[in-house]
Amino acid sequence: MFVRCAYLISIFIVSYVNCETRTAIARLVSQNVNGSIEFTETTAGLRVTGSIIGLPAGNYGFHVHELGDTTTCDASGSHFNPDGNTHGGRDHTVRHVGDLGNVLFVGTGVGVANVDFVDDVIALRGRNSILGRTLVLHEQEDDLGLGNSENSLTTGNAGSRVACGVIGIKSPGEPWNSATTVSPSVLLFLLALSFVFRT
Ligand SMILES: *[C@@H]1O[C@H](CO)[C@@H](O)[C@H](O)[C@H]1NC(C)=O
Ligand SMILES: [Cu+2]
Repeated sequence: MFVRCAYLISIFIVSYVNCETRTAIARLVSQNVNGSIEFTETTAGLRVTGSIIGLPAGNYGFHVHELGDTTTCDASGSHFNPDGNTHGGRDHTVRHVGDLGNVLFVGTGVGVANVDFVDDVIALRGRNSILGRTLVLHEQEDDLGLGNSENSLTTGNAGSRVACGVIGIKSPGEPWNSATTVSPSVLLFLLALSFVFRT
């Protein structure tokens, strides 16, 4: 993760600014469904892994919704879409940040979905951070915006929500704030001091 991290160095301080690889987790549990999905930082983007059991074989819409309210799955709001885009698939250039396409359940009867992909739009820091938002599994397949209907470009016609879970911190346990322990004004002061004492 070093490419995405910054080191602030002055004559008085060396701050190591949140460079550890972050992992988040969401539990998807409902009457029929049981699973855990993890999101781990890699240099290529967030690796999304885990397995979910409980739905018949097929594709089911899989999104990050904008709110971390899981009073009901509907309370988690719309797809996380900070750029005001239309709905799309995970590999589309125009998509909601939260558009993760579908997960495929396989098997007869009670199916299992083994999830493993890397997505370079969702993140665990910055503007596209999905931390504190909600992972939602839908009852139908997401048409990825290609369904030729109005809903297609907002929800992908994925139907109602069968399970949802808030995306929370798994590791590290240390603070995730992007701020350093030193405020910018203090940093500027220290930089000025180092400049003065240089001669
Ligand atoms: C969900 O799966 C986990 C791990 O396999 C298991 O420990 C847990 O008891 C299951 N929960 C439910 C509600 O079935
Ligand atoms: Cu959704």
